[in-house]
Amino acid sequence: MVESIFARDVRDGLSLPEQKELPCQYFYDDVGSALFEAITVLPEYGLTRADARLIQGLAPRLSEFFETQPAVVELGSGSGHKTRWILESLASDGPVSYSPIDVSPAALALCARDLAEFANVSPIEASYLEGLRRVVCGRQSGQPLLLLFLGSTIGNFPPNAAQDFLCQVRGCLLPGDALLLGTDLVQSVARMLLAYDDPTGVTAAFNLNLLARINRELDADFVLRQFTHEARYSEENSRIEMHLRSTVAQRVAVRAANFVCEFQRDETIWTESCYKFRGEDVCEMGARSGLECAAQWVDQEWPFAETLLMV
Ligand code: AVI
Repeated sequence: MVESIFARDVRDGLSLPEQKELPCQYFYDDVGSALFEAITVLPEYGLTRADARLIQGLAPRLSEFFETQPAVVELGSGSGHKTRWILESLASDGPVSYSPIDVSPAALALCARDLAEFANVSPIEASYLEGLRRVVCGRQSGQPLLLLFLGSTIGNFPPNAAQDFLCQVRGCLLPGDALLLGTDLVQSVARMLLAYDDPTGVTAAFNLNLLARINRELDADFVLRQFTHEARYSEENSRIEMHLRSTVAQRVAVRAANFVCEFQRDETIWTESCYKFRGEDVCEMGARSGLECAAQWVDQEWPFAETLLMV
């Protein structure tokens, strides 16, 4: 039997000698995606509401930054809920084309259904950069691109990878194109921690579902009750770290990865990093990738920024 990339990533991450790790992209199976949707409406997790408020407010101003109607492209669109305001505003100047890029066919189907009213929707089932490359290969000459990367997803990339990603995005763009980048900002440690350790336990369930997914898909025998969710803030790195702590010494078999993993009591698996920024960090990151900060909007209730970076 051919081993899946998931099986290999799980074995590699759980075999690390110092700190065990699992890649956070595996949170999002059907259960994990539903739990993430629930996180976005938690009172303690203000990030998504701040993102939506800002988009709603800035959408009518976006056309000022383009000479002609831009084609809208969204990286990791999900259901495209917030994008509706942007498409609706641009549509008042003429027809809009919208290419949502996502790995989830279910999310793309929702986008196509809900946003067809405001734009000509061409869903692209692909990873971010592969999808973007497909868009730029087929772009119409003379039409600028407005690329959206919302929700602070860039905060789940390690800093070097985030910088490298922006450089690759820049490499796909032409003068006159823009990237609208959403980033969660540093705020009080107590509020940041609560956003990732809510008292209803939704984020804990989201984190633990990663082990449940490994059980389901890789024939593993994690006992979920023997792990607890933990959120920490690293001041030095400006990031929330999510971990799963083994409450007992135990061995776990991951049969589809042909692997047995040993845990000591209190040992953790590091499952996610959520970097928090300062407004100026985002502009500097853009500048290092060859993108100029044309505007930045910051929410008044929850420190979150939308930054318009232009080529
Ligand atoms: C998707 N991403 C921006 C979320 C975040 O806040 O970093 C993922 C998340 N993890 C726990 N809660 C939300």
